[in-house]
Amino acid sequence: MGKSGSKLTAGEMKELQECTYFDKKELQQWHRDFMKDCPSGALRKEEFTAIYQQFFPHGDASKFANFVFNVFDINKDGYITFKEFICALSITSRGTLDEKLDWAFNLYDLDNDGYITKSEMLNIVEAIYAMVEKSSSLSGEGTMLELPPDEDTPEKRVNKIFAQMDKNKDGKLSRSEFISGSKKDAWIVQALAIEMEQ
Ligand SMILES: [Ca+2]
Ligand SMILES: [Ca+2]
Ligand SMILES: [Ca+2]
Repeated sequence: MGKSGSKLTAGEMKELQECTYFDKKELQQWHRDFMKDCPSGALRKEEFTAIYQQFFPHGDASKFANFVFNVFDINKDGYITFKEFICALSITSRGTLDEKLDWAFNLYDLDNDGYITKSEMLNIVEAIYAMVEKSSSLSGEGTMLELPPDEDTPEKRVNKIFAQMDKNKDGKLSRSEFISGSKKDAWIVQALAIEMEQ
């Protein structure tokens, strides 16, 4: 408390109010929590992964956390600042449906070329399965992912997604194919823990 640099300046606050859906009080609270977990003010990949891993004690969240980290880290300098963190959180929790799906597209489009290939999607889906599979079989409770026989491997899941979303059959998903397809298949964003309710 009272440590220099631990509070948002008036200018920073104004900027964050403009670029997020949070109000002043919420921003202050999130900033306090962020600085408590990360006193340096910049979250490294290992710290981010460790936080993610807490939510999946029996699975392996490292691969998935790595992909999410890269989307949060807007300027690609290897650190997530409070601003980068709160902007991503604003979109994934309070953004419009299109904003959320746009954000999700950036996660799947690993090389950032404007298209999601099958292998890019397979990377993400494998990471999601690795994260949740073990935890659901151990707990024996309702699984986070419902897996019918035609979706019980990442490959089958990806083939099914492409069969539904790749409208022009060119083997890759454009941003608009992905966004309109995801509106019909909520799994793709639910798995990213993005709230779909409007
Ligand atoms: Ca950064
Ligand atoms: Ca791509
Ligand atoms: Ca296509």
